[in-house]
Amino acid sequence: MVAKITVITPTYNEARNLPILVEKIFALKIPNLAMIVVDDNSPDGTGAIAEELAKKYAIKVIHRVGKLGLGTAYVSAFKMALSAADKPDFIIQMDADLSHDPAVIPKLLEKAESCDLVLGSRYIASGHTENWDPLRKLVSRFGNFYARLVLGLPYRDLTGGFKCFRRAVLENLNLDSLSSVGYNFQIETTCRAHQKGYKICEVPITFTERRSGKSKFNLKIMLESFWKILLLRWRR
Ligand SMILES: Nc1nc2c(ncn2[C@@H]2O[C@H](COP(=O)(O)OP(=O)(O)O)[C@@H](O)[C@H]2O)c(=O)[nH]1
Ligand SMILES: [Mg+2]
Repeated sequence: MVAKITVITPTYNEARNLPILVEKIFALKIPNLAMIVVDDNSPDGTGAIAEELAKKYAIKVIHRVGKLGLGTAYVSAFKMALSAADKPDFIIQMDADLSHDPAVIPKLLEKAESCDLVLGSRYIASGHTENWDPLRKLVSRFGNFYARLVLGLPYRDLTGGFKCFRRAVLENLNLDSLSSVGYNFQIETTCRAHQKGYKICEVPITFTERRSGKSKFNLKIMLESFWKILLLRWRR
């Protein structure tokens, strides 16, 4: 039986990037692949563009009323994927800004045959970040170091957003208990999967900073990570 795959991408002001991403993903010609786009009423019209793309490709679009954050965007898409009549075997999440190369999707899927959760990793051998300013690099490196240390997790890239879940992992994560609004969501899902004893693997990726649009990374999102990681540890 051919595996069913759902690729989830959250969007906020990705009007120029989303069509390129979608074309690259479907050009891979992976059988049984569908997408879910979660748009937070982007002022640049990304939601309408997603609807246009959905006429041509196997895409479902979730429209939310406003910018409600990355964590809840993923949760709404995970729930849609898990409640579908035709449930996917693997759920991949990736950014819409072309920082994550769709060409890696087959590698994630190959690794997912023997692992429950596969992390696209910038911080293992052959992984890279490109065009990131030194401050952003430092924040990411430190964030990963801090999370690894506090949570005692053995993975090198805990904050990345390019991941592949076996369906059972998401079914057992208790999605409603995930509380992070921002990027800490990535740490939270990996940490919970680890606590439940799932096998987690990393494959190297090159993260290329976006050329178009703006990053939504900010101080508030960064600070959320610092205290939420402590909470994650205490509530183990
Ligand atoms: N739906 C939704 N998507 C978001 C939100 N914040 C960020 N994104 C999307 O999440 C992905 C990663 O965000 P980005 O700003 O590029 O983060 P960075 O790569 O860490 O600088 C992109 O596809 C964004 O459009 C949000 O509040 N809601
Ligand atoms: Mg980005």
